[in-house]
Formats: sequence, structure tokens, C-alpha cells
Amino acid sequence: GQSTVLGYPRIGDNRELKRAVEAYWAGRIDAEELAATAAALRAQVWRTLRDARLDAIPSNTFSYYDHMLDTAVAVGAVPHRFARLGLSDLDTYFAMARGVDTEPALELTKWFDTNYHYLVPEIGSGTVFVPNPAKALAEYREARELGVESRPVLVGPATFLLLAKTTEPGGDPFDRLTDLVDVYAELLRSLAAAGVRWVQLDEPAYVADRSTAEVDALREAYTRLCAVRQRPAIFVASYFGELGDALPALLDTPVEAVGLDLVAGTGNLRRLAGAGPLRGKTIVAGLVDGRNVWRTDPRAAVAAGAAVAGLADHVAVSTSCSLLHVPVDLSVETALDPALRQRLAFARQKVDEVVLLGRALRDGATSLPEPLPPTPTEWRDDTVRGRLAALRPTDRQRGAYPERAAAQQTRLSLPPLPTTTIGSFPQTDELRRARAEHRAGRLDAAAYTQLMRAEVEHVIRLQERLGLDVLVHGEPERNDMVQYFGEQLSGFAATEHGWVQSYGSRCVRPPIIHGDVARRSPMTVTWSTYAQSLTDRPVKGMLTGPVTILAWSFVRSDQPLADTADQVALALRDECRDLEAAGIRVIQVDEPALRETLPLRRADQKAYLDWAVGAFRLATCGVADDTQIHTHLCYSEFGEVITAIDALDADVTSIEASRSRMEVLDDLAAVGYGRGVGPGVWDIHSPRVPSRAEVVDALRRAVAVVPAERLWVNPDCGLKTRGYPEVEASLEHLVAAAAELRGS
Ligand code: THG
Ligand code: ZN
Repeated sequence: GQSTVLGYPRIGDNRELKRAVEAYWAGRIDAEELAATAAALRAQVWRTLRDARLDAIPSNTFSYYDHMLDTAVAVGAVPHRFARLGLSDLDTYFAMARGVDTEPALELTKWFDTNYHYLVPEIGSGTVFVPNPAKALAEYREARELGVESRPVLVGPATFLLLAKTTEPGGDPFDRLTDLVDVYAELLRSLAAAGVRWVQLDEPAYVADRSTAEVDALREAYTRLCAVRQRPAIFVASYFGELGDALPALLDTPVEAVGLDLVAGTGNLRRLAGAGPLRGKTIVAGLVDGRNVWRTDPRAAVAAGAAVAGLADHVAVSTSCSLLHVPVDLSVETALDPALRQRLAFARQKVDEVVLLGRALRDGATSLPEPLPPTPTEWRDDTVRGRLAALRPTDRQRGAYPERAAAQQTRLSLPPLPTTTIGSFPQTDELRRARAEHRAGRLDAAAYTQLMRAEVEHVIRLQERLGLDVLVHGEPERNDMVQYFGEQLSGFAATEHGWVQSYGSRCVRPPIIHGDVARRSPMTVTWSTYAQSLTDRPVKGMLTGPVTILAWSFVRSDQPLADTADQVALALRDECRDLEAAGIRVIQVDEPALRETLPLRRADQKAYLDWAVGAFRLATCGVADDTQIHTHLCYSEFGEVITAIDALDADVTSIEASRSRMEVLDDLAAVGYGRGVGPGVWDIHSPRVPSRAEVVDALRRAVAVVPAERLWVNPDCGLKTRGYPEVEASLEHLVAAAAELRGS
């Protein structure tokens, strides 16, 4: 078989792209210098893929910010509110990505169930689609200069519209598919004229549940694109799951190749077998996991590839999705435990796996690597396994809420409409520097602790002065809310350079869960108890929940996620108990990722929500009735998970609400949620300081839905990305607004 990948990381070996775009935004380099860095990064990727002997190499997978935004530009879908700014093409692009003084950016949202975020195109009935092949053509020519005959990649027209949003009430971007297909037809003509032989159009939206009308529209779109007379061969890629009815629909069209994710979509093979004659089509078999860091089992992959070969005339081997979602190169991770390292493959290594599998399928499985030795026994923790096996349903239950609420009120004596914050306070450059110096060994433990304690004291004093009711320690010691816990739990490993793009220039370094998870010692207790020692007011303990820890890590694939989640939950349960024993009366367990890892298909959602809720409850139900459990969720769109939010059984839930004007409260009321709720009254994603009147207004709307006895007053999210001046002013208004409502 031939070998290819659906995409490759664009950030560079050392996040060069981040540095370059941020330097451009800060005015330190000009557009020319930025373009030169970008060209060098692209050239490096193409050389890497060529030298690895990959048969078919993608192009147009580079992006200054986001590939959905690139596709919007390629079809002329630049909203008027940005076009009219009269900026250069590059600055118009960055204005859409980041906003300008007068215009907010396009909305940023999750790319399927990954930790990557894309910019949501705004499509109205007035959007005039215009083909703009400049970027795809330029990259194709650049690759050709290097001797690489590449395959330009675009998001396909159906997925593009299914992921877009309308700017008009009642409008639906998908209604514009016919117009958009005309523009894709033009793009195909331009690419063919430049010599392009293959294009890749990504249609991952069809691995989620889609209506018959949407599937029919896909068939019609590709039938029309295939009718373009001068066009490249078309490869329609799918990933992140099973194609369902869209697979026979695509096979019905004359497209030359269809890509299937055989890692996340194990049922794709069955579906392919039932799809009837494949009429000379190439099936691109996604055999190498593009979303996780484990080495591929070559024998299983060859078997799956051979099964595809038995059904299709032509098989190509590929990654299950773009390699965007994994770190660039394992070879620089010299500090990793060799037993772990030999089990891993990052993007660069996955390319070699694809090439090898392609050869094995073509020439017979002669030279496959040796199977791995058994996992080290130290990765197994029989104590944790024993605890898991002994769990009973009551371990996930607390007393009845009314009794809990009464006991908590006796212990906490909070006023009505209690005020609090979500957890983090601004992360100043000084704090970041102190953490970095400490990590590098240039700041000793005593000096580091001293600095962090001073910051905690400052944050406590500030909150007392502002008059907040439930205080936080501010989390100055934490880099990232998952990395921090990953560094302290056994069963986790951290990489040094394993950066993965999260959005735009921002990256995360997910820890790798390779073994049974256990807590070595308390993780947060000294910070929380120090903060509590400074004040009579309750200080909240702050933990990250099991679902979010899994969502933002690379997870083991040798046991069900539910089991790994319960192991993490047991560690958090012990932490909650230790916090409680140390006198902490309120504990918040954040689950911002609860919604984002919801399976794409409805049929899989219940099982996920069951284990996700079960793990949260295991983490939080070990405390006494008079310890108050809070949770926090962000990124709105709670609709599908609202019942699960209720089932978490937290005493208080804080939730993003300011941008949706408190609508989430109606949704909560509709499922009978009857415990404490803190709808965010200040949108912390914007530097704007809300006035006291605005906060009062938001609270009045909230009080209309939620009885005042259950209402909390808090911002939308943590404050770590904000500056102190805005934080102080906003919190002052928030506290004053609460006081005003208490008085009325
Ligand atoms: N942690 C992790 N994943 C996340 C979030 C998080 N996914 C969803 C959301 N939050 C993504 N948001 C961000 C916000 C900021 C950054 C990354 C993801 C960020 N990263 C720094 C950068 O790229 O410069 C690097 C951070 C570091 O030095 O550790 O600013 O909160 N896991
Ligand atoms: Zn949040």
C-alpha cells in the first residue's frame, strides 16, 4: 500500500510558530520576517515527510492560527465587520482570530472532542463566497520547489458549514451548501490548472449523528464536485469515529479515495464490508492513532490493513487523523523513563510507523518490529486495584441535600447571595518567572515557598478587603490545572517538549498516564491550610476533577477510561478527606472538560456520562455532610450534559452564564436542579470591567429563576489571564451588587 498522513504539527520543533506570531503581534518583527519563519517551518515538515519516504505528502496543513479560519478565507467568508477595517490580508486574518478594539474575534470553540479549538466562521444569507486559492496554491508550489508533489488539504464544504454559525436568527449556514460547492468547484479548477493531482477534503462532521438530509447533501455535494471537468483526484477524509450512513453515500459518488479512522471508528471496517462494490476506489486506512502517543501494534495494524485490502482495490495506510494532536518528536525526550519511551510514538515516529505498515502491506509482513516487553510491574499498583474492586455504590453517595445544606450553613454562616471567585488569581510575570527559576534549580525550595506564600497572603488580604465571603488561595503555585496534578500523581509522566497546539499560538503539554494512578502524598493541603491560617473566612480547597484530568492528558489505551477515571477519583477522594481533616470547609472540584469529551454519537453518550459522573462522585462523596462541595464548568453549551451536571450532586455549581444572559439557569431549572448555583456574572474572557449596575441586572435575572437562598455570586471563570487592576475593580462591583440585592 501507499503511505500518507492526514496532517502534521505546524508549531515547529520548539514552538517557533508561537514565538514568531507573538513577536509579529507585539510589533517586534514585520510580516516579511513572519512569512520567512513560516516558510522555513513548512519546508522542514515537507523535508521530514519526504526523507521518511512517505508516498503521499499533504500541503496547506500549515496555519498561522487555525485551519478552519484558513478555509473561511479560501472561500471568501470574511465577515464584513472585518473586511471593512481595511487592513492587509494578514492583519484581517489576525483580526478575525483575535479581535480588534472595535470588533470581537470570531468565536472559538472545541474541534470535535479534542483539546484543539477552531474559529467558528460566521455565515449569513448575505455572505458572498468567492474562491481564494492563493494560500493552497502557494504552499503547493513551495513544496514542489523542494521536489515534493503534495496534496493540498482543505476542510470540506459540508463540514465547513456544519461547524459554522449563522449571524441571523433562524438562519442555517448549511442552507448555503449549493453556493459553497460552486466555489469549491472553482478552487478545484484553479488547483488542477497549477498541476495539483490530488486534494484532500476533510469531512469529520459526518462521524457524528447526521440527518438523512445532511447525508443526502453530502452525496450531492461530492457528486457535483466530481463533475468538475478539470479537477484533481478527490480524497475525502473522515476521522474521530465511524462514518455511518455517510460511508455508502460517499462510495456512491465518483470520489477517488475515502479515508476511514480505524482507531476511533472500529466499526468502519464492518460498515465497509457491507457497503458493496468499491469500484476502483482507494480506501485510506487510518491505522496509526493520530490522537494518542502510544506506539502502534504493528501486527494488529497489518491485520486491519489486510482486511481493508480484501475489500478495496487500493489501500493506502495513514494516520487516523491529523498528527496536529500529538507532540512533534519523541527523540528529544531524553529524560523519559526508557520503559515508557519505548512504548511511545510522537508525530515524527508515527510517520515512520505509517511508512513501515505501508511496506508491510505491500511486501508481506516480513520486517515488523519486535513486540514490546511486558509492562513494568512498577506501573501496577495492587493497592489501588484492590480499592477499586472493593468499591460499593454508597461510596458514590452523600447524605440528602437538605440535611447537608443545613449542616453546611451551621458551619459556614454565609450571608444570602454569598460571593466567591472560581479559584485562580492573576498569574503575574513575576510568579511565572519564580516557577521557572525553581524548576531550573536556580531558586531553592525555601525561597520559592516564601515567594508563593507572600502571594497567597496578598490574595487573601485583597479578598478580605474587597469583602468576598468564600476565599481562594489564588493558585500561584500551579502552571496548568492538569499538569500540576500530573506532576504529583504516580502513573503519570511529564514530557519536556511535548507541546500540542490548543488554539492559535497557545499550546499545552499534556501529561501521559501510563500506569495505575495513586497519590504519593497530599497535593494541595499545605497551600490551602496556609491560606486558611491567614483568615477566619472559609478558604476553598481547589482540585481538578477526574474527567478533566483525563481529557487533558494522554490516556492509557489498555484499560477502559472509566477505570482510569476511578483511579484518579480515588486519589482526589483522599485529597478531599485530607483537606477536610486539615480544617478546609469548602472544596471545589472543577470539571470544565465534562462537556468536551462527550462522545460524538448519541448512542455512546450515556455510557460516558455514567462513568464521568460516577468518577466525580467517587472523588467528592467521601466527605462529611457539613463539608461543602463546589464544582465549576465552563465553555457553555451545557444542553446535552445538563442532567449529568445535576447528577454530580455538588452542593454548589458555578457555571459560565454571562455571555448567554443567564439562560443556563432555565436549563438547570428544567431538569429540577435544586442546589446552590453560581451563574457567572462577569465575563472574564474580556478585559472589560462590568459596572455594578450590570452585575445587579444579571443577578436580578438570576433571582427570577433561582431562589436567592441558593444563588451564589461569582465570575464566569478563573482570573489567571486577567490583570490586577481589572480584577480589583470588577470584584468590587460584584461584591457591591450582591450587597445591593441583599438589602432589597
Ligand atoms: N489546561 C489544559 N487544557 C486546556 C486548558 C487548560 N484546554 C482548554 C483550555 N484550557 C485551553 N486554554 C488554554 C489557555 C492558555 C494556554 C493554553 C490553553 C496557554 N499556554 C501557554 C502558552 O502556549 O504559552 C503555555 C502554558 C505553560 O507554560 O504551561 O497559555 O487550562 N491542559
Ligand atoms: Zn472556567
